[in-house]
Amino acid sequence: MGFFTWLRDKVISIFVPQSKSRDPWSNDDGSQHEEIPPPPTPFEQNMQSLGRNLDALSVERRIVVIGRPGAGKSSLIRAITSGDSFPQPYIGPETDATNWSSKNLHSGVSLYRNWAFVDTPGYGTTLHPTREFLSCFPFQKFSIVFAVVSEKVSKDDEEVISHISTLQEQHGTPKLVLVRGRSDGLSEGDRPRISIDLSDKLALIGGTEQLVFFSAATLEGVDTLREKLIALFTSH
Ligand SMILES: Nc1nc2c(ncn2[C@@H]2O[C@H](COP(=O)(O)OP(=O)(O)O)[C@@H](O)[C@H]2O)c(=O)[nH]1
Ligand SMILES: [Mg+2]
Repeated sequence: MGFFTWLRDKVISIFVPQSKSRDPWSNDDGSQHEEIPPPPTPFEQNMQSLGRNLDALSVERRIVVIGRPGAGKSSLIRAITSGDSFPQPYIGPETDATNWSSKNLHSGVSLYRNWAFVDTPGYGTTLHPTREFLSCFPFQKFSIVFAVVSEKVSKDDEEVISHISTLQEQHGTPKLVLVRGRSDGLSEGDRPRISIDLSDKLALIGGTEQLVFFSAATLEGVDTLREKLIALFTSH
């Protein structure tokens, strides 16, 4: 570039205002755009599509089984339905055999007689965060929630239990039954201690009446859970 060309460009740049470089995230008046919420994750989409599937279903008696991975949720559904639901819940040695974090969930509902059971992925994991679970799961479409806890009641369990008890307080449903899974590993002395440990959670949902010790190995508690289903649906 010659000296005169450089000088001409310099003079122009001083006297002609340059167009302001624009912040692509600002509106024309410089204000910030309203924050656009991120698109729903596959986990959230699957929970929303479960809600739509339930709307299309004529079965009124709906039960959802929730808990951390490995608590025994799928085994509980298999036991309570005598292995006769369709489709059958998948029970696997993996930490979380039920995965809703990728696309194309099956309908999510297992039918047994005039009952509809929904098996859920264990919450409190990277793939199934408790926050997403609580904000998107269609709890209001269920009459009963079986919340399965095993050895240690985690912070996630506590959050979920208090979320459902708040829904119950506000709307009367869903009814919450607390299930202590894997009870075959417990001694007689463990049981009163566990009831005491869980007493604050039980106070939220109607006392020790709403605690059932269950084992998929010995089938302890299966009859009690069936009786509860029938009683809760009749009182509903
Ligand atoms: N000993 C014993 N094992 C169980 C019990 N419930 C489930 N399991 C085993 O624990 C693993 C996870 O069970 P599953 O029902 O898939 O748990 P989920 O992840 O909560 O659905 C499987 O290998 C089951 O056979 C139980 O009550 N007692
Ligand atoms: Mg499972």
